[in-house]
Amino acid sequence: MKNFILPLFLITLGAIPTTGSFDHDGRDVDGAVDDVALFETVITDRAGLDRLVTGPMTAPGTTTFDLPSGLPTGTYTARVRVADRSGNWSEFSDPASFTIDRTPPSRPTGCRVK
Ligand SMILES: [Ca+2]
Repeated sequence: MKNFILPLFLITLGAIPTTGSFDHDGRDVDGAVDDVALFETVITDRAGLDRLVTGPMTAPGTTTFDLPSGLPTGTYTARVRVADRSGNWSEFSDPASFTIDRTPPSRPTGCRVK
């Protein structure tokens, strides 16, 4: 059963981010309550290529979104904006940066059997 210890360890240390989140209180810039209806997240890589993630917002508070699957190794930024039911878009949030690491480890050394 010792065989299962190593895989669990790697999952803990090498987790690739798969989701993000943001907060919104459902208010307009003037403070009036006006529920937001949509969000759009823009994921930008170092080369400036954008990937979009959009979805509905069901309630004020924290919204979680899935990152695009299969992002290659690299550093990215994520920004999000929201729209109300009339299609008015907010400004973008400040960017959050994250890293995808799909580079495999180097070879182990000193493998021995006693
Ligand atoms: Ca509004």
